[in-house]
Amino acid sequence: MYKTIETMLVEIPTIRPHKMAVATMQTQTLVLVKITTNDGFTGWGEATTIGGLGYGEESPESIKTNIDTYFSPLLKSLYGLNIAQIMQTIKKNINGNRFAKCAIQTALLDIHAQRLALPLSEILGGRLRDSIPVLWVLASGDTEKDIAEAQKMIEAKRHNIFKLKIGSRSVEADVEHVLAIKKALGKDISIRVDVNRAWSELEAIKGIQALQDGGIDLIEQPCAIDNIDAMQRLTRKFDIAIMADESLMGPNTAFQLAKRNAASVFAVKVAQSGGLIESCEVGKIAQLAGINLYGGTMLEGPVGTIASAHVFSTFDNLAYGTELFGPLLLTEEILKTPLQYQNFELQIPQSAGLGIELDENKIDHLRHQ
Ligand code: MUC
Ligand code: MG
Repeated sequence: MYKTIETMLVEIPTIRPHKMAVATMQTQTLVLVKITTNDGFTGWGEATTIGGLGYGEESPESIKTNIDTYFSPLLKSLYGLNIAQIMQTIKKNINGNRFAKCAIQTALLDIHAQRLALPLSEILGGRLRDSIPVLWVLASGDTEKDIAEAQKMIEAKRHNIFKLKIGSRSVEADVEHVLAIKKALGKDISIRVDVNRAWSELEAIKGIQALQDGGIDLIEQPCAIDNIDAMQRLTRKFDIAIMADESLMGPNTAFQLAKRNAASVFAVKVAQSGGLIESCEVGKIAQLAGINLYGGTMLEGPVGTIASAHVFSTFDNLAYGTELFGPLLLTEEILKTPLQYQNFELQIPQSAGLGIELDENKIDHLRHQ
């Protein structure tokens, strides 16, 4: 029997304001799900999003309410079915809500992997690597501060690839900011930009040309979510990698984007994909279509971050690395042993399930519902 299905909103300040075209974050609200069984297992999942409703269609509050009101009673009635059967029934009864579905599926997979005494990656088909590269996102809003922050990260061997959040200023101002950082850090440091869908196609043509000429390596989600035609034309027009992020909402959209050659890289996110299994499906579609892979984040805390790491460890080719730095942006630790970031990489636990231990006293102290 599922004994308890608990949802928690845990608000944690960020180490500095994180400025994006869609929102400026001063805190992050983690949405955690904890499932316990009568025979003594505990599984954790996470459904964290960015900027309330600024980024996606589910807010922390709506995720919590929908899990408590709709998912939990249904899930309790499904005990004894396997995860495929449970997720199939949930999908039949509940539309949308990919983040909530991902959190529930993660907690179930955590329990299942613990029962089998295997790391979660092994029940997703098996890991191909024990650690994955992690970039850092520069988003202070100030060019000089960003340069100093990047230099500190390189020196500490924490990150040597950087993504810059742009799109809230004019194209000219953004290009100037990015190229100043590129110049300061030098040609060996990879710089990518995330426009978070802020540009029209004409602005994108102007911006991408200047960034490509300046040695930038990748442009993430330049145009609107539904503007697949623009993404397709930009991908064909430029040599620089064009990455789909917000446009990717699970296997169906992955298939549509792949069919239309509307991206050269996919940013796979577990919550945006609607689950860990669905993320693997997105990865497979990309692989079959010759699209490169990148491991994305919704700036989750350690639960969603390590769940994502288990998924990305199974990808055949993770050509653009990952951005699984979410926990490093937070001022509070909610694990008994923090995730291990060393030599520009995140280590993926070898112990059963997700392989992490939550500090529940700390969570109780921080949670607001
Ligand atoms: C996004 O759009 O990629 C990921 C890293 C970050 O700073 O913002 C997120 C969202
Ligand atoms: Mg993005």
